[in-house]
Amino acid sequence: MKRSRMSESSRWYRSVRCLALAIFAVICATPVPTLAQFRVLIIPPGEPALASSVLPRDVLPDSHVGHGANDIVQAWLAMPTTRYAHGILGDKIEAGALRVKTRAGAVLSYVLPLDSVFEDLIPRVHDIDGDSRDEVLLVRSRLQSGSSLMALGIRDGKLVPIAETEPIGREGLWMNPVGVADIDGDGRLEVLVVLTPHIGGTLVEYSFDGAVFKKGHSVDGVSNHVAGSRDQGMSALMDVNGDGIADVVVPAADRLSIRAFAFDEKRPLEFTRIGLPARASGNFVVIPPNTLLVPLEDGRRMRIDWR
Ligand SMILES: [Ca+2]
Ligand SMILES: [Ca+2]
Ligand SMILES: [Ca+2]
Repeated sequence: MKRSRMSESSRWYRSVRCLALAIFAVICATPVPTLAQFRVLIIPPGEPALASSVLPRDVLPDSHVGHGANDIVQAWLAMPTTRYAHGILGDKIEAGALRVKTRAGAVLSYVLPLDSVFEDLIPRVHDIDGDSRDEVLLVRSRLQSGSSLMALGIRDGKLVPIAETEPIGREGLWMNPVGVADIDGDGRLEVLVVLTPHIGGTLVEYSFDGAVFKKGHSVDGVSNHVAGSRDQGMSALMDVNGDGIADVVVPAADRLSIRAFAFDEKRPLEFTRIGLPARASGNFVVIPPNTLLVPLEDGRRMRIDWR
């Protein structure tokens, strides 16, 4: 009798335990709705993306803050100067220094010598060589020899130049970067730049091994900037032909057509050229996955859906 009661008690206990486990399993399997938390701010035309109080006091007017994913959290241009009177980016005020905020929270600076400026509004922060340290890419312009592409990074706790291309040749000869992408599909990033975009530009591909820039393919007859404009993004890196590899889209030198290039063959292949009803003027906008908006100088925009 006693054994029977114990047996019933044991069965009751097992049943309750199974029921509890089942309820627990159902609770765990029930999806919990995820609510995104966000804040919305409508920025009037011409206003900077960040309030001026957030930015350092000596930030270059109308410049952008770059963001890195490794040892550099933020990068911005500073120490405005008028010592390089070219004015290709809308005024004759250029940057004399780069500052970065490290992931550890320190602010580091690199101040250029007085023979040169950063003639650029966009510090581009990428780990180009895959060593888990960020590089900041900028256009440096020298009074004697014009523009070069410069990479800076943090070494031994200091912000220092790491590599630089040869200057174009003389004062006033400028370049405008297109951006950074793996355009040949080998798993390594390339840097794309348009040399002299206002006088018959040349699209140039550079690779970077952590020590030097190596010049690769180039294509003549392109442009990605209107003289005097602050817009440096008149180009796009996107997969136009659907092969999974980024292609380069830039206006022709007269900006009356856009040209799309693949770099994954032995030489750059222009596989598409589209005429525009007015000259391209302003930053291209990529709407993933395959739409490109091209602003035109008459205020219209051309929308291109690649496939
Ligand atoms: Ca790196
Ligand atoms: Ca590559
Ligand atoms: Ca492609």
